[in-house]
Amino acid sequence: MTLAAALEAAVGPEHVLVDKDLRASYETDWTRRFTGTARAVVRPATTEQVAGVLAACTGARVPVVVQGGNTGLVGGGVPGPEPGDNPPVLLVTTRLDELSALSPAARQVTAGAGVRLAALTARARAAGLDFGVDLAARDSATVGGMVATNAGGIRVVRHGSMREQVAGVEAALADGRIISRLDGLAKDSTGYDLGHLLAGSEGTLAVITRLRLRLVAPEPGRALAFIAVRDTADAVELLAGLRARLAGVSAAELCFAAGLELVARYLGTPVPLAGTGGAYVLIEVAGDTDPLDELLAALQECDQVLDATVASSAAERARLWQLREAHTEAISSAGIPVKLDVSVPAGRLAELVGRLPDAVAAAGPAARLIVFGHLAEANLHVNVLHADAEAVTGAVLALVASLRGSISSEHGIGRAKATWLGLSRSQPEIDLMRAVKAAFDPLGLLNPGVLFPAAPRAAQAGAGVG
Ligand code: 2HG
Ligand code: ZN
Repeated sequence: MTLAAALEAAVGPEHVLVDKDLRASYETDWTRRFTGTARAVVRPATTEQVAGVLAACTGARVPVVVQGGNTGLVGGGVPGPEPGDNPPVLLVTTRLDELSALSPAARQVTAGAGVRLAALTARARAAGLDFGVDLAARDSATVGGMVATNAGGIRVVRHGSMREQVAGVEAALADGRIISRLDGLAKDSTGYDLGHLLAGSEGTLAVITRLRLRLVAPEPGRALAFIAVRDTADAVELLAGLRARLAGVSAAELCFAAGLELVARYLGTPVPLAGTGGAYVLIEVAGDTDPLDELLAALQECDQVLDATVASSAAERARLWQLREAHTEAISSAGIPVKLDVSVPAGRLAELVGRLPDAVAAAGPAARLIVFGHLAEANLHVNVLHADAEAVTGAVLALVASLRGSISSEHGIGRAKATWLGLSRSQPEIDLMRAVKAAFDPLGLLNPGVLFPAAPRAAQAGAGVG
């Protein structure tokens, strides 16, 4: 049987897209920076169908690229730019969208890899619970992709990243075998946690098909403040002061004038407190009851607050959140940015922010830098417009590594940063990661070119952990 016939047998002919126009929207990523060619887009709807696709591809020695909601920002979910003579099959998980077996007692639910974050959250809320991870791409991002990249978002300070939400995983291996641990055992000490190994593996080890996910208790009381502070160092101190006073900090975000001005133009709305601070902090507090008075009292006690506006209704909260969440789209409307998602130890965040402009300017004088991010994790989203991608990536990631930081905080390594992996992981770690990859995927067919460099970059000067 030809590969085409085997794929059609696995998922049905209508879910094997070979026509160029039908493939197109899957072959380019959200940022428009990464694009490649697939021999076919296949859209399985069950674990067995995923396994069938993988077995067929392994039989034909054809690589497979895995895609969820195509909201990734590092090119990990689209084919590489050079298909060569063996272009991949692009396996899209969005039809694996069943939500089942919600257990209020265990606070868990089983979700197909293609379930959208917003659908999961709505289901959890309808059952009187909530989901612990939230992010701006909630309407499109799939839980499978979010686990594969260990996505973080705006509630990591409260509930951790996607890896922490995983109570069990089902996945199809490259050779078509299936591993499944979806019973949601509260305790399990039977050796390696393969599910957690898949979190952050970016589709290089296996294809996640279903997940047993933890749910959290709802916190109906919410208060939100947008605060002007002098600079990043004061933002860090302010957060420490607020966390010492408030038990329920549920989000802490950092913005700067350059990004807020872009957002204001994009949305057509004014930015509150414009011109007041050198940095702006969005703090959300959550609890069983309305935490507004508590937040106001805490803000009064913190010297770093230059000025603040506090949302007192759900509509005002949504408006303030939009100022932060619209950054990605506003930047995208101004061009195709190089996106670098990095984190450093909290004590070095101010230094990173201070040194970024020079690092970026050295990589290209016309470059336009926009920075924002998740303050509690010292996670900056460094967006650079009008820049040479290779030069600016090298300059920023070398700076981050010199500060003992991570070159990917929550978006993954993808194709964008694969050749710089050695800046954040030592050679023994990379050797082990490659050995794990070889155990799962001996023929190297799953997401080639993602996470690991095709050819390792020569030793980087002055940085790295090796
Ligand atoms: C966010 O925090 C996302 O809004 C996107 O992680 C970051 O666009 C970006 O660089
Ligand atoms: Zn983010």
